[in-house]
Amino acid sequence: MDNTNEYLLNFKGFNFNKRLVNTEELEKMEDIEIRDDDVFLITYPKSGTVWIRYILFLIYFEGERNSNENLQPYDTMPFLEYNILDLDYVKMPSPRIFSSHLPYYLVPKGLKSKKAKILYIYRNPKDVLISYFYFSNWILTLKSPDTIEHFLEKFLDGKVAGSCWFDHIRGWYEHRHDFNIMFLSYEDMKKDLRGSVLKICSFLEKELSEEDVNSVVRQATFQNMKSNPREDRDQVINTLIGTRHNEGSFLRKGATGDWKNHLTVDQNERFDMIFKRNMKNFPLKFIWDINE
Ligand code: PPS
Repeated sequence: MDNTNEYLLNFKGFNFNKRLVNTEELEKMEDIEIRDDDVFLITYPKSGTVWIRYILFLIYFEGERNSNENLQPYDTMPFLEYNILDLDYVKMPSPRIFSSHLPYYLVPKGLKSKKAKILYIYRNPKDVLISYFYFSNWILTLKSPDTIEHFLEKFLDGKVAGSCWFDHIRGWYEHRHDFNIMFLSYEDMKKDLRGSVLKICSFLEKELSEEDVNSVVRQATFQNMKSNPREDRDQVINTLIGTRHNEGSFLRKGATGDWKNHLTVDQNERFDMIFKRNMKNFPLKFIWDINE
């Protein structure tokens, strides 16, 4: 039985994780008052949200960078549409830093004043697919997809939380002139973390000393995040969301090109064909293999 609708809530054409959203809150989302110094981290799911959020956390919270405070990224930098801690956004001190998977047409209208900044992180969609497959099998609030073949169909049809990957990135890119937005890829971050942190700082107009940049880079590597109890996503997910089994991990592999270990030749060809059809003349470059 296809019980997808137990898991997805379609609001204005976009699929949300039904068990984590509140329709009343969604109705009010567009009217949230935007401050000039707000920062929005926008991603399609499984594109590196938690990674970049942690980088922003280290950039903005000096005490954290030097590890003598003990704030939790989740408490201070909420997920806009999945406000599971029920934070009052109006009372939050500035600068507010939100993460979100929203498409361009559902974000608060005030972002069009082009003052608040948006950082859009994208990842090659084959790795997104594989990461999403494992994640969906692991957490309780998403439909368990059984096989990659099955999930591939759902993903290509946009029948997942976050809807269609192609529409998400194209929508944001084609409407980029409406916003103050910078695009950065997961793979570029993997290849050159320091250079990427510097680009992010420059966009956010945050001047960090060389020592501070080094500290951000050191703490934001996959291995260091995985061994840092403060960034223990598994604990947060287990307590706030719930999992189906204990073998999963939020920081699963953190690799580029893992899709090669999972997709069959046929699946890959099918993906390529649909990618070409949907991404014709799209100027952003995708890195499919870390050695590219
Ligand atoms: S979510 O659920 O949408 O918020 O997931 P998201 O955070 O966007 O993406 C999760 C993937 O990002 C990987 N990740 C990292 N990769 C490299 N370096 C660092 N530091 C890092 N932190 C998180 C995480 O491992 C997920 O990818 P996969 O391929 O599943 O490992």
